[in-house]
Amino acid sequence: MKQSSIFTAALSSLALLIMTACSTTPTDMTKANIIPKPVSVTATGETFSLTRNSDIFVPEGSVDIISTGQFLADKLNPSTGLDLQVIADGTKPGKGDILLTLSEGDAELGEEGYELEVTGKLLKITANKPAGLFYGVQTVRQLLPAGVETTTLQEGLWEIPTGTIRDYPDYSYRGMMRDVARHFFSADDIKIFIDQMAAYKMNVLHLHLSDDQGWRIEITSWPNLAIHGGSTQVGGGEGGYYTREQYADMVKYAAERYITIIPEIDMPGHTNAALASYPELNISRKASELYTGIKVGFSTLDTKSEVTYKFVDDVFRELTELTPGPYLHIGGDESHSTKLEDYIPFVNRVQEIVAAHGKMVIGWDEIALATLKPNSVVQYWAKAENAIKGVQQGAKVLMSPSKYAYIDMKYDSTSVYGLNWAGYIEVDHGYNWDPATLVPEIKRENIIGIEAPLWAETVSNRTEAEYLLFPRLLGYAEIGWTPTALRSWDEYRVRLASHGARLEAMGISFYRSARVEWDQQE
Ligand code: TNX
Repeated sequence: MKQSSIFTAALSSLALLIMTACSTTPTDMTKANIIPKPVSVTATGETFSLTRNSDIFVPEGSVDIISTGQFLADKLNPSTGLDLQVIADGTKPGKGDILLTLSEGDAELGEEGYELEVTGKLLKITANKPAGLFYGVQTVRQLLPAGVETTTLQEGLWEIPTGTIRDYPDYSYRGMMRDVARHFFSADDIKIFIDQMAAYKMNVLHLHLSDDQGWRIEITSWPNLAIHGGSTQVGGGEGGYYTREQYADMVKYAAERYITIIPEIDMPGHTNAALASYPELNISRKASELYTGIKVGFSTLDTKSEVTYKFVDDVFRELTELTPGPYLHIGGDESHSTKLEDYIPFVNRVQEIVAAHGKMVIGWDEIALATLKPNSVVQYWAKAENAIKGVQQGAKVLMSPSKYAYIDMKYDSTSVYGLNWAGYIEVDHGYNWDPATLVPEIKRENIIGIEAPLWAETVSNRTEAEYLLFPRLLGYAEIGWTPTALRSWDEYRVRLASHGARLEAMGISFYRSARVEWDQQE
């Protein structure tokens, strides 16, 4: 280790030590800085302690709940050293234990909600479905001191204020998008990101798997897509792609954290990597050159050729095999080299292909220019008039307005990474909007949720990506989960400040916005 990094490491362990040592016994649950903010918190003024005698009790025989119990044990054991065990043998919990239990019939909690009841004796999470227990577990992490998030043993008391939290999400789709086409990110990087999303109760990861600069998923029936089309990236680096096995493994890893992966194959534009891999997909029937710049709008599939539809069908058939979730994303944005009269029948036909594979379509807002199936989803990013056209056709809208939710936009003019075509998005600006009132014609009932896309023209590794993703991701997580009436920037920024230490303990390189007074405890 270099001397400077030894110094930084020593400083941050010192900071954590001081924080843990200075924090007094927590007794007021309403002061806990939970993100996303829970629907309701009632404090009872006492303290629950995790000790060496504590364990995690789960119902017998439920694989999902045992795995959520193990998730919690794996998070807490390295830092606390408490050696919590998951007990699924039907025995009853005692003092200081954690209990995860299902109890159907609490309609208010829905599919993803949970109730967390903490007394001096027991910490109990109840939910209708296993997903709710998983979210309750994420809340428990945040009720403990930030040091719990490190992977090294910490000194400290592991205390939680008593009371009851009842909590459930406002939107059922709380998503992030990662562009792995402009710069490739390994499956290991994406798994780390999946864990980061899960900590904030997000549940959809949209992977932008193809673009002009790269094709990132192995397709057995068209092998050159990945081999040739995946061989470079923006700036000319070596690129890369996920094998089917690696992709299936990411999908499984995400599912264990209640995150659905939605694969996107962008078309008919943004297709140069495919066009470079197979001459027959080009109007000219000549393969294009690989592309490593960042211009958009120059490529198109030949929308009049049957080979193109065979390609689309094969690709979506193979992706369907890898996708347990209901959606396939067909892109459809910025097809500036495709005439509108060709674009519309193309999108219509691709919708049929996706439907024939038993999946539903999501596409960027331009797809609303075509004839949408009522179960198709329009992802609003640029033109409200397109999204409104979608609503008029009975489609649902996914809110990713670029001026608020494009996490690849710079924070301000001093940001090292990012673009600024949609404006600067400081942490408050990214937080301070309401999906249900942003466009008057798009009503709450038309909206399935929100998604913040990280386009990757300017970011090529995990540290650079995290600089743009954090802390803004926490704000998008809260917009998706917490009812608008409970949200305000002035109150959120205080909670966010206390997450500085937590993000650091998680090993996340985040942007320390000057609009937040970082690491102030309540
Ligand atoms: C627009 S957003 C694009 C992407 C770029 C992004 C950069 C969208 C559907 N298309 O191709 O990467 O801007 O911010």
